[in-house]
Amino acid sequence: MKTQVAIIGAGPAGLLLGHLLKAEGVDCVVIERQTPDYVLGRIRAGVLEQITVDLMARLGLDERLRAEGLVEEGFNLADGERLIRIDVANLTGQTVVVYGQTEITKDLMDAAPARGLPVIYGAEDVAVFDIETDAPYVTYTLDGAPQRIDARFIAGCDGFHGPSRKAIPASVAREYERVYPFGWLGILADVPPCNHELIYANHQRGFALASMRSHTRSRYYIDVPLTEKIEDWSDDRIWDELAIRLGPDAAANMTRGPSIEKSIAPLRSYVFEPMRHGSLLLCGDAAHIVPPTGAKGLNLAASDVHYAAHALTHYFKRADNDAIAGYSAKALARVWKSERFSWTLTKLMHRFPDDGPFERAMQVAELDYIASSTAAQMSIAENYVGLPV
Ligand code: FAS
Ligand code: PHB
Repeated sequence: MKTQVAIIGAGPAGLLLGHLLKAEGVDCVVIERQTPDYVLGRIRAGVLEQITVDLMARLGLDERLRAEGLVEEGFNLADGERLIRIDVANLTGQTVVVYGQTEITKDLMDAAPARGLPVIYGAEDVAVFDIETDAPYVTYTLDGAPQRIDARFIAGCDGFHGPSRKAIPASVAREYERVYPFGWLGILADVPPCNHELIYANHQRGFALASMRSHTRSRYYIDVPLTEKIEDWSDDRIWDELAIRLGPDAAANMTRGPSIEKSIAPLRSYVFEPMRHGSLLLCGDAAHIVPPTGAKGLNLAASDVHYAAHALTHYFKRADNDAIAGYSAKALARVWKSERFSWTLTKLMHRFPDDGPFERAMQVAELDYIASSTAAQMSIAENYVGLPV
């Protein structure tokens, strides 16, 4: 098979890029290792920045998002009894939308056939070749039969564990990483949220987050040591811990119920540079990971894809190579700012095992400052709704 852009990965980055390129008349194909059900079964992000909402609207795929997404005008930082509300709507004139990554992926997945976006599921042993030439290609096996796709560009949208990043020579690669000494235990339950806006809590027992997917489906997290196993966490134990960490007011409004999903995810900050080498562009988790504290992961994938779609469309439709040449620097400029925000909010809202009284005093002082300063709240708010693309 021959195409203009071969996209590896049918997560939000790969599907969003595929739709954007197709809409501009750029020929592309998406190659995915898993089945559609497996991809939809991964419970991940929940908060959308305006860039993600805008891209879905530009594609005309935002009908369900507009109908079911919860527009949030603020969120809360809890520290013991204190609740600090960050009024993002008044501070920035923007809002965020609570709408699960699963739903975004489903909307993109369901629209692919009607829009002529080929997505190949069940592709095994995907490998990338000749990215330093103008004629790279991808090989994979499908139902045991070897396949090959020749393309002008390859877009690596294959997440943190995919093959595309590894195709870039170590001689040009620069990696930056911080692995956190805890993970997030997440629970999804068909119960009404305890609060109409998100609450991020820093309690002496640890971090907690009260989020939601709808008025009837809640998503909660607590941080746990990396040694913890999900099978040691009964639903009751999770609800008990959430009630303590989120504080008495949230606990009083918390509805308990059976989990429909629960899992523990490790946290890391990670950046890979460059995000383009030769004919290979990286988008989303293939190039960077943020701790979910700032709700940036999915939204960074969206801004990467916005830049990549612009660059590839200019290459094919205007014979303009400048945007391709500038893609990595452009994407990384926004990636690093989101990495900073996610790291900062993670440091502020979590108790690190090696922290002592001084570090805790700094957290209290920072929260005191945020509680008393519009400028401090504005800084948090403009990062939370998403910096300009
Ligand atoms: P994805 O990882 O979503 O998609 C990559 C795709 O490539 C997958 O479908 C995979 O099957 C496919 N693939 C991988 N290897 C392949 C191969 N060899 N061949 C073919 N296909 C291959 N972000 C937030 O904003 N908030 C959160 O709360 C949050 N929670 C998260 C929890 C977990 C457990 C994880 C892992 C991530 C979380 N994230 C969160 C971040 C997450 O939402 C990502 O940022 C988002 O999925 C990025 O999308 P993609 O870049 O498309 O990567
Ligand atoms: C979620 O709803 O899954 C969620 C929301 C905000 C975050 C992380 C996760 O910062």
